[in-house]
Amino acid sequence: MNPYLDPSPEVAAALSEGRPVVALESTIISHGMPYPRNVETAMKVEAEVRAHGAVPATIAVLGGRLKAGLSPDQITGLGKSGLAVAKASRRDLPRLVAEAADGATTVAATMIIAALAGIRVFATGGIGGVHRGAERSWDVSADLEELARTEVAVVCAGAKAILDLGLTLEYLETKGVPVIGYRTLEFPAFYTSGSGLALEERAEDAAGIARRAKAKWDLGLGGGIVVANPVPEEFSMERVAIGTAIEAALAEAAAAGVRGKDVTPYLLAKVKELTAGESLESNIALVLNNARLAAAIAVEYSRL
Ligand code: PSU
Ligand code: MN
Repeated sequence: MNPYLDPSPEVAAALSEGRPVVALESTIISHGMPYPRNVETAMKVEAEVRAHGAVPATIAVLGGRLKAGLSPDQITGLGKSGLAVAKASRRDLPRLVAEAADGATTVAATMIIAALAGIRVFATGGIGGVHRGAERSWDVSADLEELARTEVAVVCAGAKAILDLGLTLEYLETKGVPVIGYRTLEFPAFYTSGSGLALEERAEDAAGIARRAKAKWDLGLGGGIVVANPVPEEFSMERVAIGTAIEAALAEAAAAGVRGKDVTPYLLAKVKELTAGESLESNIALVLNNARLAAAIAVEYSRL
Protein backbone atom coordinates (compact mmCIF):
# COMPACT_ATOMS: atom_id res chain seq x y z
CA MET A 1 0.00 0.00 0.00
CA ASN A 2 1.35 3.39 -0.96
CA PRO A 3 2.20 5.36 2.22
CA TYR A 4 0.47 8.52 0.96
CA LEU A 5 -2.79 6.73 0.15
CA ASP A 6 -5.87 6.67 2.43
CA PRO A 7 -8.62 4.40 1.18
CA SER A 8 -11.77 4.79 3.28
CA PRO A 9 -12.54 1.70 5.42
CA GLU A 10 -15.42 0.79 3.09
CA VAL A 11 -13.27 1.06 -0.04
CA ALA A 12 -10.37 -0.82 1.58
CA ALA A 13 -12.70 -3.66 2.60
CA ALA A 14 -14.26 -3.89 -0.87
CA LEU A 15 -10.87 -3.95 -2.57
CA SER A 16 -9.42 -6.58 -0.27
CA GLU A 17 -12.46 -8.81 -0.88
CA GLY A 18 -12.31 -8.29 -4.65
CA ARG A 19 -15.68 -6.52 -4.74
CA PRO A 20 -16.40 -3.94 -7.47
CA VAL A 21 -15.35 -0.33 -6.81
CA VAL A 22 -15.87 2.74 -9.02
CA ALA A 23 -13.62 5.79 -8.74
CA LEU A 24 -15.20 9.26 -9.07
CA GLU A 25 -13.43 12.58 -9.63
CA SER A 26 -13.63 15.72 -7.53
CA THR A 27 -12.78 18.58 -9.91
CA ILE A 28 -16.29 18.23 -11.22
CA ILE A 29 -17.50 18.90 -7.64
CA SER A 30 -15.30 21.87 -6.76
CA HIS A 31 -14.87 23.49 -10.17
CA GLY A 32 -17.47 21.96 -12.45
CA MET A 33 -20.78 22.84 -10.84
CA PRO A 34 -22.16 25.51 -8.50
CA TYR A 35 -22.92 24.81 -4.83
CA PRO A 36 -25.23 23.17 -3.75
CA ARG A 37 -25.96 21.32 -7.02
CA ASN A 38 -22.40 19.99 -7.02
CA VAL A 39 -22.78 18.33 -3.61
CA GLU A 40 -26.27 17.00 -4.40
CA THR A 41 -24.95 15.57 -7.66
CA ALA A 42 -21.88 13.99 -6.05
CA MET A 43 -24.13 12.26 -3.50
CA LYS A 44 -26.55 11.09 -6.19
CA VAL A 45 -23.68 9.72 -8.27
CA GLU A 46 -22.43 7.73 -5.27
CA ALA A 47 -25.97 6.41 -4.67
CA GLU A 48 -26.25 5.42 -8.34
CA VAL A 49 -22.99 3.45 -8.14
CA ARG A 50 -24.25 1.64 -5.02
CA ALA A 51 -27.64 0.94 -6.59
CA HIS A 52 -25.84 -0.86 -9.38
CA GLY A 53 -23.77 -3.09 -7.16
CA ALA A 54 -20.45 -1.29 -6.69
CA VAL A 55 -18.78 0.77 -3.96
CA PRO A 56 -18.13 4.43 -4.88
CA ALA A 57 -14.70 5.91 -4.19
CA THR A 58 -14.73 9.66 -4.67
CA ILE A 59 -11.11 10.75 -4.99
CA ALA A 60 -9.40 13.94 -3.79
CA VAL A 61 -6.30 15.16 -1.99
CA LEU A 62 -7.07 16.31 1.56
CA GLY A 63 -4.36 17.57 3.88
CA GLY A 64 -1.81 16.06 1.51
CA ARG A 65 -3.34 12.57 1.79
CA LEU A 66 -4.50 10.79 -1.37
CA LYS A 67 -8.09 9.89 -0.51
CA ALA A 68 -10.03 7.08 -2.17
CA GLY A 69 -13.51 7.25 -0.68
CA LEU A 70 -14.77 10.44 0.97
CA SER A 71 -17.30 11.00 3.75
CA PRO A 72 -20.39 13.14 3.04
CA ASP A 73 -18.78 15.91 5.11
CA GLN A 74 -15.63 15.78 3.02
CA ILE A 75 -17.67 15.96 -0.20
CA THR A 76 -19.66 18.89 1.19
CA GLY A 77 -16.42 20.66 2.11
CA LEU A 78 -15.08 20.32 -1.44
CA GLY A 79 -18.38 21.55 -2.86
CA LYS A 80 -18.55 24.58 -0.60
CA SER A 81 -14.92 25.59 -1.16
CA GLY A 82 -15.37 25.60 -4.93
CA LEU A 83 -12.60 27.39 -6.79
CA ALA A 84 -10.71 27.97 -3.52
CA VAL A 85 -9.61 24.32 -3.77
CA ALA A 86 -6.67 23.77 -6.12
CA LYS A 87 -7.33 21.91 -9.36
CA ALA A 88 -5.05 18.91 -9.08
CA SER A 89 -3.66 17.19 -12.14
CA ARG A 90 -0.54 14.94 -12.38
CA ARG A 91 1.96 17.79 -12.00
CA ASP A 92 0.23 19.15 -8.88
CA LEU A 93 0.26 15.99 -6.75
CA PRO A 94 3.85 16.33 -5.42
CA ARG A 95 3.25 19.90 -4.23
CA LEU A 96 -0.10 19.11 -2.58
CA VAL A 97 1.31 16.06 -0.82
CA ALA A 98 4.48 17.82 0.34
CA GLU A 99 2.56 20.88 1.56
CA ALA A 100 -0.25 18.84 3.18
CA ALA A 101 -2.70 20.77 1.02
CA ASP A 102 -6.10 20.03 -0.54
CA GLY A 103 -6.80 19.39 -4.21
CA ALA A 104 -9.79 18.52 -6.37
CA THR A 105 -8.56 15.83 -8.73
CA THR A 106 -8.95 15.98 -12.51
CA VAL A 107 -9.40 12.88 -14.64
CA ALA A 108 -5.61 12.48 -14.80
CA ALA A 109 -5.01 12.73 -11.05
CA THR A 110 -8.07 10.62 -10.26
CA MET A 111 -6.72 7.88 -12.56
CA ILE A 112 -3.35 7.99 -10.78
CA ILE A 113 -4.87 7.65 -7.32
CA ALA A 114 -7.38 5.01 -8.46
CA ALA A 115 -4.57 2.92 -9.94
CA LEU A 116 -2.50 3.26 -6.74
CA ALA A 117 -5.49 1.97 -4.78
CA GLY A 118 -6.17 -0.89 -7.24
CA ILE A 119 -9.38 0.56 -8.68
CA ARG A 120 -9.78 -0.18 -12.40
CA VAL A 121 -13.03 1.58 -13.34
CA PHE A 122 -13.73 5.31 -13.10
CA ALA A 123 -16.81 7.36 -13.99
CA THR A 124 -16.68 11.05 -14.90
CA GLY A 125 -18.49 13.56 -17.09
CA GLY A 126 -16.12 14.24 -19.95
CA ILE A 127 -12.38 13.81 -20.34
CA GLY A 128 -10.04 16.66 -21.19
CA GLY A 129 -8.43 16.64 -24.62
CA VAL A 130 -6.79 18.65 -27.38
CA HIS A 131 -8.01 22.23 -27.29
CA ARG A 132 -9.09 24.07 -30.41
CA GLY A 133 -6.11 26.07 -31.69
CA ALA A 134 -3.69 23.66 -29.98
CA GLU A 135 -1.30 24.04 -32.93
CA ARG A 136 -0.56 27.49 -31.50
CA SER A 137 -1.31 27.14 -27.77
CA TRP A 138 0.01 23.56 -27.30
CA ASP A 139 -2.90 23.12 -24.89
CA VAL A 140 -3.41 19.38 -24.62
CA SER A 141 -4.95 18.05 -21.42
CA ALA A 142 -2.77 15.89 -19.19
CA ASP A 143 -5.80 13.55 -19.16
CA LEU A 144 -4.71 12.19 -22.55
CA GLU A 145 -1.16 11.36 -21.42
CA GLU A 146 -2.63 9.69 -18.36
CA LEU A 147 -4.89 7.56 -20.53
CA ALA A 148 -1.76 6.56 -22.43
CA ARG A 149 0.01 5.28 -19.33
CA THR A 150 -2.34 4.40 -16.44
CA GLU A 151 -4.46 1.23 -16.31
CA VAL A 152 -7.95 2.54 -15.65
CA ALA A 153 -11.10 2.37 -17.77
CA VAL A 154 -12.69 5.84 -17.87
CA VAL A 155 -16.42 5.99 -18.52
CA CYS A 156 -17.36 9.40 -19.94
CA ALA A 157 -19.78 11.09 -22.32
CA GLY A 158 -16.91 11.72 -24.73
CA ALA A 159 -14.55 14.66 -24.50
CA LYS A 160 -15.83 18.12 -23.68
CA ALA A 161 -17.37 19.79 -26.72
CA ILE A 162 -15.27 22.91 -26.11
CA LEU A 163 -12.32 20.87 -27.43
CA ASP A 164 -11.19 19.81 -30.87
CA LEU A 165 -12.77 16.35 -30.79
CA GLY A 166 -11.18 15.17 -34.02
CA LEU A 167 -7.67 15.97 -32.79
CA THR A 168 -8.50 14.41 -29.42
CA LEU A 169 -9.37 11.12 -31.16
CA GLU A 170 -6.16 11.31 -33.23
CA TYR A 171 -4.11 11.76 -30.07
CA LEU A 172 -5.78 8.78 -28.38
CA GLU A 173 -5.14 6.65 -31.45
CA THR A 174 -1.46 7.59 -31.46
CA LYS A 175 -1.18 6.65 -27.80
CA GLY A 176 -2.90 3.30 -28.28
CA VAL A 177 -5.93 4.14 -26.18
CA PRO A 178 -9.05 2.23 -27.25
CA VAL A 179 -12.17 4.38 -27.45
CA ILE A 180 -15.15 2.06 -27.09
CA GLY A 181 -18.55 3.46 -28.00
CA TYR A 182 -21.24 2.09 -25.74
CA ARG A 183 -23.95 0.99 -28.18
CA THR A 184 -22.72 3.57 -30.69
CA LEU A 185 -20.08 4.02 -33.37
CA GLU A 186 -20.17 7.81 -33.10
CA PHE A 187 -18.00 9.70 -30.62
CA PRO A 188 -20.35 11.55 -28.25
CA ALA A 189 -19.74 15.26 -27.62
CA PHE A 190 -20.55 15.58 -23.92
CA TYR A 191 -23.68 17.80 -24.10
CA THR A 192 -24.85 16.10 -27.30
CA SER A 193 -25.06 12.41 -28.03
CA GLY A 194 -23.19 12.71 -31.32
CA SER A 195 -20.28 14.61 -32.86
CA GLY A 196 -20.29 13.30 -36.41
CA LEU A 197 -16.93 11.60 -35.70
CA ALA A 198 -16.74 7.85 -36.22
CA LEU A 199 -15.31 5.35 -33.74
CA GLU A 200 -13.62 2.06 -34.61
CA GLU A 201 -15.25 -0.05 -31.93
CA ARG A 202 -18.46 -0.39 -30.02
CA ALA A 203 -19.68 -2.69 -27.28
CA GLU A 204 -23.22 -3.78 -26.57
CA ASP A 205 -22.87 -4.50 -22.88
CA ALA A 206 -20.73 -3.98 -19.78
CA ALA A 207 -19.35 -7.52 -19.96
CA GLY A 208 -17.89 -6.87 -23.41
CA ILE A 209 -16.14 -3.75 -22.14
CA ALA A 210 -14.78 -5.57 -19.07
CA ARG A 211 -13.37 -8.34 -21.31
CA ARG A 212 -11.58 -5.80 -23.51
CA ALA A 213 -10.09 -4.06 -20.47
CA LYS A 214 -8.85 -7.37 -19.11
CA ALA A 215 -7.38 -8.32 -22.49
CA LYS A 216 -5.53 -5.01 -22.74
CA TRP A 217 -3.99 -5.35 -19.32
CA ASP A 218 -3.30 -9.09 -19.55
CA LEU A 219 -1.42 -8.38 -22.76
CA GLY A 220 0.83 -6.00 -20.85
CA LEU A 221 -0.19 -3.09 -23.06
CA GLY A 222 -0.81 -0.86 -20.05
CA GLY A 223 -2.65 2.41 -20.25
CA GLY A 224 -6.29 3.27 -20.07
CA ILE A 225 -9.47 2.82 -22.03
CA VAL A 226 -12.10 5.40 -22.89
CA VAL A 227 -15.67 4.14 -22.66
CA ALA A 228 -17.74 6.67 -24.58
CA ASN A 229 -21.31 6.66 -23.27
CA PRO A 230 -23.60 9.17 -25.00
CA VAL A 231 -25.76 11.49 -22.90
CA PRO A 232 -29.31 10.07 -22.80
CA GLU A 233 -31.30 11.41 -25.76
CA GLU A 234 -33.81 13.32 -23.59
CA PHE A 235 -30.94 15.34 -22.09
CA SER A 236 -28.94 15.77 -25.29
CA MET A 237 -28.79 19.46 -26.15
CA GLU A 238 -29.56 21.02 -29.48
CA ARG A 239 -26.33 20.95 -31.49
CA VAL A 240 -26.60 24.43 -32.99
CA ALA A 241 -27.44 26.07 -29.64
CA ILE A 242 -24.53 24.46 -27.84
CA GLY A 243 -22.22 25.20 -30.78
CA THR A 244 -23.11 28.90 -30.67
CA ALA A 245 -22.55 29.05 -26.91
CA ILE A 246 -19.16 27.36 -27.28
CA GLU A 247 -18.05 29.78 -30.02
CA ALA A 248 -19.01 32.73 -27.82
CA ALA A 249 -17.25 31.24 -24.79
CA LEU A 250 -14.07 30.65 -26.82
CA ALA A 251 -14.11 34.25 -28.06
CA GLU A 252 -14.53 35.58 -24.51
CA ALA A 253 -11.74 33.35 -23.20
CA ALA A 254 -9.41 34.60 -25.94
CA ALA A 255 -10.31 38.24 -25.25
CA ALA A 256 -9.76 37.76 -21.52
CA GLY A 257 -6.41 36.05 -22.13
CA VAL A 258 -7.35 32.94 -20.12
CA ARG A 259 -4.56 30.36 -20.16
CA GLY A 260 -3.31 27.08 -18.76
CA LYS A 261 -5.38 25.16 -16.27
CA ASP A 262 -8.00 27.93 -16.11
CA VAL A 263 -9.13 27.41 -19.71
CA THR A 264 -11.38 24.38 -19.18
CA PRO A 265 -13.27 25.64 -16.09
CA TYR A 266 -13.62 29.10 -17.66
CA LEU A 267 -15.14 27.75 -20.87
CA LEU A 268 -17.50 25.36 -19.08
CA ALA A 269 -18.74 28.11 -16.76
CA LYS A 270 -19.35 30.47 -19.72
CA VAL A 271 -21.22 27.79 -21.64
CA LYS A 272 -23.40 27.19 -18.62
CA GLU A 273 -24.13 30.92 -18.33
CA LEU A 274 -24.91 31.23 -22.05
CA THR A 275 -27.26 28.26 -22.12
CA ALA A 276 -29.19 29.47 -19.07
CA GLY A 277 -28.24 26.42 -17.11
CA GLU A 278 -29.54 23.88 -19.63
CA SER A 279 -26.00 22.57 -20.01
CA LEU A 280 -25.83 21.99 -16.24
CA GLU A 281 -28.88 19.73 -16.41
CA SER A 282 -27.42 17.74 -19.26
CA ASN A 283 -24.08 17.58 -17.40
CA ILE A 284 -25.77 16.10 -14.31
CA ALA A 285 -27.79 13.59 -16.34
CA LEU A 286 -24.76 12.33 -18.24
CA VAL A 287 -22.66 11.90 -15.10
CA LEU A 288 -25.39 9.76 -13.51
CA ASN A 289 -25.66 7.75 -16.70
CA ASN A 290 -21.89 7.17 -16.64
CA ALA A 291 -21.99 6.12 -12.98
CA ARG A 292 -24.52 3.39 -13.83
CA LEU A 293 -22.47 2.00 -16.70
CA ALA A 294 -19.22 2.18 -14.72
CA ALA A 295 -20.79 0.21 -11.87
CA ALA A 296 -21.95 -2.45 -14.31
CA ILE A 297 -18.46 -2.67 -15.85
CA ALA A 298 -16.83 -2.92 -12.40
CA VAL A 299 -19.24 -5.74 -11.48
CA GLU A 300 -18.41 -7.63 -14.68
CA TYR A 301 -14.68 -6.99 -14.31
CA SER A 302 -14.72 -8.38 -10.77
CA ARG A 303 -16.14 -11.66 -12.16
CA LEU A 304 -13.37 -12.20 -14.72
N1 PSU B 1 -15.72 19.22 -15.50
C1 PSU B 1 -15.96 20.50 -15.24
N2 PSU B 1 -14.93 21.34 -15.01
C2 PSU B 1 -13.65 20.90 -15.02
C3 PSU B 1 -13.41 19.55 -15.30
C4 PSU B 1 -14.46 18.77 -15.52
O1 PSU B 1 -17.14 20.89 -15.27
O2 PSU B 1 -12.72 21.68 -14.78
C5 PSU B 1 -12.02 19.04 -15.33
C6 PSU B 1 -11.94 17.51 -15.42
O3 PSU B 1 -11.51 17.11 -14.16
C7 PSU B 1 -10.90 17.26 -16.48
C8 PSU B 1 -10.18 18.57 -16.50
O4 PSU B 1 -10.06 16.20 -16.15
O5 PSU B 1 -11.23 19.50 -16.37
C9 PSU B 1 -9.36 18.82 -17.70
O6 PSU B 1 -8.70 20.04 -17.51
P1 PSU B 1 -7.47 20.42 -18.44
O7 PSU B 1 -8.09 20.66 -19.78
O8 PSU B 1 -6.91 21.65 -17.81
O9 PSU B 1 -6.53 19.26 -18.37
MN1 MN C 1 -4.79 22.64 -20.56
